[in-house]
Order: sequence, then structure tokens, then C-alpha cells
Amino acid sequence: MEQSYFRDVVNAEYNRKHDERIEYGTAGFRTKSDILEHVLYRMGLLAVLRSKAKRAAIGLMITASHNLEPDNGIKLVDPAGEMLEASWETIATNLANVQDNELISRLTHISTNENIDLLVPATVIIGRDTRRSSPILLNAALAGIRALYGNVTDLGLITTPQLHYVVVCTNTNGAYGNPTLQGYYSKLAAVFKSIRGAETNNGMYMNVLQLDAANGVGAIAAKEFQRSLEGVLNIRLFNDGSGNLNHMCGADYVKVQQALPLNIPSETNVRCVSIDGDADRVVYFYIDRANKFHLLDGDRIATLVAAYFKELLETSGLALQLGLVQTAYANGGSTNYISNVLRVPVACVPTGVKHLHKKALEFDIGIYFEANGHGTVIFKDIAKETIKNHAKNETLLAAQRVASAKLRDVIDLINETVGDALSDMLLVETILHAKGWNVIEWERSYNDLPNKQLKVRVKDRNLITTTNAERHCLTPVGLQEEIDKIVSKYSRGRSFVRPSGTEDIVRVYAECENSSDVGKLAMGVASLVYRLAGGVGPEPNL
Ligand code: G16
Repeated sequence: MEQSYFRDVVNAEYNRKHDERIEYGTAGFRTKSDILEHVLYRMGLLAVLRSKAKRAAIGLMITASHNLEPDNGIKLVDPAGEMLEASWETIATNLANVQDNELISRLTHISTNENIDLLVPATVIIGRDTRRSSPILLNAALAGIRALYGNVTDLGLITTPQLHYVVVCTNTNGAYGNPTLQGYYSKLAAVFKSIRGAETNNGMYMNVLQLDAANGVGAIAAKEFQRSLEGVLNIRLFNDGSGNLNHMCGADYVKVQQALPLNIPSETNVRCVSIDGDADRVVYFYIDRANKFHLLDGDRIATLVAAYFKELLETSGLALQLGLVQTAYANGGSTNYISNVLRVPVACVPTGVKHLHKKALEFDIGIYFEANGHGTVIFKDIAKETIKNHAKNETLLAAQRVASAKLRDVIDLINETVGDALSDMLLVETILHAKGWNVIEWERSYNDLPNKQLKVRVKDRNLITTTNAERHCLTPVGLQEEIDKIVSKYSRGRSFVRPSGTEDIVRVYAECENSSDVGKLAMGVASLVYRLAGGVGPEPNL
């Protein structure tokens, strides 16, 4: 049965056109768009097998998220809206790299090894971002799905988190929400409005927000919210698709450069927000009276959310376990605040929301955010049940009742499947409104340590290996010792290096107490990477 089932998969149009090896990285396959066609075709094939294996709909998202326009990529979304299971990442990498004449035998091998019943019907839900290369790559993926007789729901232009949302809604028969874009918009907008109530402003909180949409697909979603929330939250939209994708704008640019994105007017103390190219990351920022730029990144969002949930749990009298997950990029100031002031348990895992999500599942309420603004909150089913039942309890005191109802309602504002820039933004706005805070009061909770990120080009970034949630470098041998020597010269200094899983570079992170030293520290470590790990091109500089 198996060999013959795969007989139609050989398609000369989607043969490999180069021999470059490609890996399923931090967030799927991601590289120059012109070498991806055969990979997309093969991922169409694989998505069908994954759907049969799980007897559920699978998602395929065509995007390179924060990368610049010439790149593209693809990631698979598992049935509960989570990232593809790790063991299938290896399967995906192997399938993407086999020679054309081995394609049938590799597919046969996967189906035997994974015990897949090929008679089970398959459904693949597919979406794409606004890159020029996305339609061609979409055709390749569709050809792959059809070659294995899979059913397709093509959602067209869609943000990554919207695709995750539709996948989980489809697989839960609508229990998580209506499996359409309209379902997504109306669920979030309705709950946002109902929590906010009639008072659109509160205390120092003003309902005006400047949004930089990175010229990406998120602009389409932002326009929907701009329309449906008018008067409740007034969104001024910039970089709405007419300029270059992620070019000097968007969440990654703002986070790494710690600078205003293009086109955002520099208005004193006005709350601004940047999302990235596929709207799964969000950071806030503002310009103060002295024209100084202030960043409120994923760490700030995580701490704001954690403090809010902690307060609601305490007031409502619920004993649910709250936990927060970060990565090595989390600013030392935030980790210190979470552990010593909020007293919420905090865990550190490797980069990639797949790792954070998995760890967050261990808590009743797990909050996870990368410093780059990628994150969400997830709830155990039992925690949701407990909250719902508690809110119904008629013997509660008034304050307990109000807090329990808020907890119950806010769950619906959160896209639990994966980090969702727009849902996260609505959550932040809800919390700031509830507290009556402007952006300055939000920032007051703790001080960030000055920090800097650099990128270093090397011949082969995979020569750098790390351990201890990427905080310690194992190879090249000797590099970590040299990093330690430099770091020891700086008060509260910390630095680490790791190969990126989405760009062909090594990332360097550094932080220390003194802002005038942080550039020197980052440069010192970047030069070490350049010298000891095979740097290519010009030496790194600030
Ligand atoms: C992706 C991942 C994030 C990760 C980022 C950078 O984000 O989803 O978890 O932090 O890449 O990863 P790396 O440092 O390995 O390049 P996005 O928004 O680009 O999909």
C-alpha cells in the first residue's frame, strides 16, 4: 500500500535546485526565499502525514517573521495550536534534505516508523504573510498537500497567531472559539470592550496608542481592531504595509536597536507599540521630555502580567500556582524583580517559544515571555474550571467576586496557543487601564540593567554549541573562559553567545550596571566570537 500511495509525489517542478542543507530551526525553516520551493513542497507532504498521524487538522504558516523581505520560511503547527513536536522537527529536516530520488522511500519510512494509517483523511490549514515570495511558496506547499490527497483550508493573508488560533478552534470543534478570522476578531474585541466598560480612560491611563505594524501582515489585523475598538482604544497606525517589511521598524528592530522605528512621530510620553512581520511579538516604547528613548520589552510585559495575575489571585482568594518562564536574554533587573519583589517562581529555558510554552505548562497559570516580546499566558484546564466555579460562588465578599470575574474574563482575551502581538497588546492595555497607569508608571516597577545585542557573522554558526539554557558556551573550546574573563571586569556583568536559529549569524548579548560600559562589554565578547569562532566579513562594531 505505502509505496503505491506515494507514487504521485514525484514532481519535477519541485525538485531540489541546490544542495544547501537546511534545518528546522528556532521557528521552522527560514532562509533566502529563492531556495525554499522544494522545502515548501515537501512540508506540504509532511503536513498531510502529520495530520493523519494525529487524526486532526495541522497548520502550515509561510513566513519569515522578523527577517527582512528577501527571506521566507515555513513552520508546522500541531493540533492544539502549539509548535511542531520536537521529534518531528528532525523528521522534517531529514525530509527537506533528501535527494529527489529518495523522496518516496523517505515518506514510506516516515509512515511506517510513525505507524500512520494512510486511509485516515488529512486536513491542512494554511496561511501566509505579505512577502512577495509567499504566493509562489504557497503554491509549492499546496502542490505537496494535494499530491497526498489532503484537504486544504487556505486562509490567505493571516498573522501567525491567527493561524494557530484557527487550528485549535478547528480541532476543538469551536470550543476555543469560532475557527475563522471573524471569530478571532470578535472574540478578542468583545471581551476587551466588556472588561473595559464605559470608562475608556482611567487615572493616568489615556486610551491613545501609536502602533508600528512593521509593514507586515499584522497591519491588516491591526486595522480590524482599529475599526472595531474605535472610541474605546484609539489606535494610530504607522508602517501599515506601504513601506519595506521590517526595515527600520517592527518589534525586532526596536528591541535590538533600542530606537524609534521609522515614521513614528516622536511625541513626548505617548505610549507606542511595535509588532513584528507576522505579529507574534510585541514591545512597547516611548520618548520622554528629554527626547530619551525608553523600551518596555517582553520582560516588562511579563512582569506587568505576573503582578496583575498575582494580585487577582490573592484578592479572589484562589490558591493557584503562578509561574513565569524566561530565556537567557531576560534582563537581570526583571529576573531579580520577579523573584525578590513579586516572589513568583521563575524558570529559564533555551530560546524559542516552543521551549517556553512547554515549561509554562507545568504551572496552573504559566506566563512566558522572551525579552524580544514573544509570549503569552497559558492555563491548565483545571485552573480555568476552578476560576469559573469560584466566580460563581455566591458566598464571596464583593472584592473577591470582582477579582474572580476579572480573572475569568481576561482568559478570553489571551491567545493561549502561542505569543500573539495583538492579543498581548490588548492584555497590556487592559492591565494599564485597570491600574490607571501611564507608561511612565509602568516603567517605574524596576530598573533594567543597560544591555546590548550584537550579531557576528561566522563561517559556520553551528560550531558554537551551548548548555545551561544557552548561558554557557561549550564550543569552540576556550571561548567561554575568555568570555568569563571579560565579564568579570564589569559590575553586574553578564554575557552569552549562541547561534541564531532564524538568521545566519551568532547572537551576542551583554548587560552590566554601567550604561557607558555595556557597549565595550558587548564588543569585547563579539570580537572574541569573531576571532575564535571563524568570523567572516568585516569585524563586528557597534
Ligand atoms: C522566532 C522564535 C522566537 C525567537 C526568535 C529569534 O521569532 O519564534 O522564539 O526568539 O525567532 O530566534 P533566534 O535567536 O534563534 O534567531 P520570530 O518572531 O522571528 O518568529
